[in-house]
Amino acid sequence: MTHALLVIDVQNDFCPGGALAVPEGDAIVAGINALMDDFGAVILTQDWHPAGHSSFASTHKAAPMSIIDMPYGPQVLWPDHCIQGSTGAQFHADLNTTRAAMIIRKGYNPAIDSYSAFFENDHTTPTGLEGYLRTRAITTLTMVGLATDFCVNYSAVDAAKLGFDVTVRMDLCRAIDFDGSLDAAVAGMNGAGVVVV
Ligand code: VGL
Ligand code: ZN
Repeated sequence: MTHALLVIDVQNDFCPGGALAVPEGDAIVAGINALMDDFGAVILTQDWHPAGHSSFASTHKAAPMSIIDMPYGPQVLWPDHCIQGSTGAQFHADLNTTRAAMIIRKGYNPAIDSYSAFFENDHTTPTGLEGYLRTRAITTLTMVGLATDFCVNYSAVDAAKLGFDVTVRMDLCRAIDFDGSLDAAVAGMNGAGVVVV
């Protein structure tokens, strides 16, 4: 009961046909579903932005995938995606959400992006997930989902820094892989003590 499965952002907009499609993003869904029964808890995250979010290129009249300086550091500007209540923000239709004990939404603060399931991109504003895990005595996390190099990476590194035992199942993740981001993410996760398998 101390080992939880954290399923990151398996949402329509990150799957083929979506606004920020990750190549083969939908190919991991069946494998994730099959894994759920092995865990004492299943937790889902859901990227959940208001329209006009500060991480959207359109908000800044800038080109998608350009980078700007935000008060909390550099920020990639994304196509509009995962807008609260939209079809794109819904979980992939085949994802088994029934087993989920907890769904944690993130990215709802208009001024700050939130890749990590634990902290917004200022690295200080908590989402509440740490408290949830600690009060349930969960110490060990297996992470799967989208995208390897952004939300999975940030979530895994934060969890390891917080003292959780973290494994990332690369076979059940898919990456955006923009400008070397996947290699950098794997190096960063390894450096933080995440077990990348
Ligand atoms: C993500 C970019 C923007 C992710 C979310 O889930 O990895 N990436 N928002
Ligand atoms: Zn997002």
